[in-house]
Amino acid sequence: DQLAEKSKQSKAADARFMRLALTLGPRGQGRTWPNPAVGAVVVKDGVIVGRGWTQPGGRPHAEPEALKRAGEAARGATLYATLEPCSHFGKSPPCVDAIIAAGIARVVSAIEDPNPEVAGQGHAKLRAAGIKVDIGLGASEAAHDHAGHFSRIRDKRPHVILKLAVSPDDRIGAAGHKPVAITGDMAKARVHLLRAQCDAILVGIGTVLADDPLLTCRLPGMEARSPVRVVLDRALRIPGTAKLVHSARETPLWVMTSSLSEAPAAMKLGAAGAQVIRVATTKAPPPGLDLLAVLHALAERGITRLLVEGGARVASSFVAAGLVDEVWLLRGANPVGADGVPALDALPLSALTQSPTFKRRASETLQNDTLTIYERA
Ligand code: AOF
Ligand code: ZN
Repeated sequence: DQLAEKSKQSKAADARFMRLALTLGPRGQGRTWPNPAVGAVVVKDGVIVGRGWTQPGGRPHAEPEALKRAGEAARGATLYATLEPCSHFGKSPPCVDAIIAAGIARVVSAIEDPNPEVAGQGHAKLRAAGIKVDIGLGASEAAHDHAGHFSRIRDKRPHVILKLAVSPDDRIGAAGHKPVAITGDMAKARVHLLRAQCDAILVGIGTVLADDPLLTCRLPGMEARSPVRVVLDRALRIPGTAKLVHSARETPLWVMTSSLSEAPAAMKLGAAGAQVIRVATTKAPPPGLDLLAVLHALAERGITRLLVEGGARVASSFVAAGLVDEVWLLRGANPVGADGVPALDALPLSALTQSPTFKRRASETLQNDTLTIYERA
């Protein structure tokens, strides 16, 4: 009976420390690419002696960060990690070597790393060194947090989040691109935070020509956390005067175009600090870039989490191609009117919200607006 009580307590403690590791990991989200944003906690005799998360640029990894803080206290301690500790010599030495050297007695790992360089070998090496390894606690939350890393490794494309801000009558803008407020300040701030938590943000050339957006994160103190800006621009129509081009030296700008677009235009963009990336176009009309080819090109360059922010044509193409993994639907309170721009071009919004492909994950009220997050079921 005492034994059962003790095991219940240690299970509860494990859950609590893994939950802490899962809150630390996402701190790095949006700036650890091409690496996942991992969290790690070192616990000795029930006391937290070290916490760590993957650092900007993906290095150092989370585990050495937590071990560094724990110092000598790591000897005989338990390490909680939201991803299998790595076993390979990449740009940093294997985390499992650091864990073994620190004298960790037990590792609780949320989920195996699908990276073929690791893929179970991290856990195996720890066990071979006599460390007790428990796998699977917090697995579903970890899989959610590492969705970008997993899809980049498994499908060679980033995790795609589509953000839509719509009026109660399913419009994303007024007729003739007249400026109209769809959502309020709090919703706007939430979107800017989401931008910081993504590696890249993508819009179509139509949006650039109509709105001249900057697409940076403008939350106070978080300006440095802006994602890479990506524009789909098949025929290279982006003007040199666009804010995106002007800011290309401070915040990366990648212009995705076809192999046929003009070389002088590409050179001008390059001279302004933008990167021009040529990808395949669709075989069937309407003419456009092959979205899967776009995603492969982004994943190849390290992007794990992509935010698609518009406009209606880009949004509907991603939906129609089945390339959306997560939807952030912000709904404002003021109708725009029947002549407004429909959210998904020709598709009804119900193609998304009522689709069996998606299930509701969460809902939030933001002043007069609501945010609903849908995820692949
Ligand atoms: C961990 N902890 O915090 C991260 C891991 O090039 P490298 O050496 O930085 O290795 C990158 C790979 O390491 C990455 O693809 C992923 O499999 C793993 N990331 N692993 O144990 C971490 N960020
Ligand atoms: Zn590592």
